[in-house]
Amino acid sequence: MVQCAHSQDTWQVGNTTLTERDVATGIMIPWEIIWGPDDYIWATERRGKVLRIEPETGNIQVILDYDAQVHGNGNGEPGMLGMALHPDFENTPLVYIVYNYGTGFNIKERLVSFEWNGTILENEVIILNDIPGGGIHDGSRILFTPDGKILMSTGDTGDGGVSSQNITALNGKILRINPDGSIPSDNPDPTSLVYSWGHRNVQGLCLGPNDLIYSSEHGQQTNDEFNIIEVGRNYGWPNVEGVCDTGAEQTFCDANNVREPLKTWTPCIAVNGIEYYNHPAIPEWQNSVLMAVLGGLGAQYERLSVLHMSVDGLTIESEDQYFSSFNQRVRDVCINPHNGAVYIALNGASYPGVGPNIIKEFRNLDYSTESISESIKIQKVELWPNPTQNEINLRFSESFIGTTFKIISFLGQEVRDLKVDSLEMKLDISDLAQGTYYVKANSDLGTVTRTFVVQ
Ligand SMILES: [Ca+2]
Ligand SMILES: [Ca+2]
Ligand SMILES: [Ca+2]
Repeated sequence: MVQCAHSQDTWQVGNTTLTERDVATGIMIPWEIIWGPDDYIWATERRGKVLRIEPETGNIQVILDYDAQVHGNGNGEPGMLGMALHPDFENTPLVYIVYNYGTGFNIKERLVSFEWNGTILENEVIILNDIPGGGIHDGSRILFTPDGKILMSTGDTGDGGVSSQNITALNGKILRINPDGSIPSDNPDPTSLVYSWGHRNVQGLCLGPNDLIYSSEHGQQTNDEFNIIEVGRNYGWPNVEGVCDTGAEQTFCDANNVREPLKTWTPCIAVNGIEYYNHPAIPEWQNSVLMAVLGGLGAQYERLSVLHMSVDGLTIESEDQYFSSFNQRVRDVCINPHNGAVYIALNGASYPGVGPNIIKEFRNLDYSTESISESIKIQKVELWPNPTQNEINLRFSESFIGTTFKIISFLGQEVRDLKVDSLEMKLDISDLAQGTYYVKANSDLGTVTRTFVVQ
């Protein structure tokens, strides 16, 4: 297994220096990460949990445990997937989530909402039920558009694209839904949720400039795609892969008003979560789409791609690639709107993902703004030196006194289980093999994790 590299903790982007920091670890296949209006990072874990993470301290609160309700154990493609917060979250504290449910090979998918009561998610309401799911290709990202509707991507469930071209099927589509589950009257067909079709497996959705809707979509062996989603358009799968460049494809494209992608990647790199970046903190990344890239089945292409857009947002002018040296599948990305820091969620070294996983921050520390609101510091754990040999110092918040903490290797082995009996502790770790470990401390306020490397 590839260990997480810590040899480099700053990264150069043109004239901008980004400092890397592990926000939290011990997370099992984080699928969605969102910067919330409360200045916390909200995350889904594929096995069925929703986490609320304090970005400075890394304190993790489990605000929903649906491991029992969600299909599978998170070790395959189905699970708890996309999430979106209501655009008027302060007055309407609803959290929308897509997850797979069912038993065995009878896999379904649903869109639900929960109420955030300040502590946990409660009062589940099913918005859209009984969407066919599969062991592969379940989508699903969800996105609120400025008109207050929800776009939801669904996969072809591995049916070869039969559902994608069947306009009456909910699979292989981007669906457009009112937040209460009803069909928007201005959908292309006011009796149908279908907004666009001919999709294979869209797992990235974001808004671009001028309210453009961007998507990333997995191809089969070739032609991962980056698209602009337009209402009522056919995106080609399975008849067309990528652009309309064979005779058969051109015939199909002419007859079916197929929308071609802005960019394709062959062989597939496994494109995933996307966010539009336009913050002055990293001027080199302004007017670009940050795209999480899982790396493909052969685990060769993992990275964060930076897609530099034209001024009108309609074309991609160039692509830069970062963080390939982690050798970690990059699942999703989110952005701190105050200081422009970028966060990525890692999913392990190989398909379909393996934990424990890290959420990392990349921040331009030279960029400062008066308008950053002071985050609430709940509790934290500090450790030093890092990397280390033989011993390590720990400093705990008072909330941890009397609790226990563990040290766990990135191979999943628990190597310490100790009580916090003082605010500072020095541990002999001379028995630990070289590698990456993390401290996991729990209290009633949540969980804090810190990674360290034994050299
Ligand atoms: Ca996200
Ligand atoms: Ca296509
Ligand atoms: Ca083609």
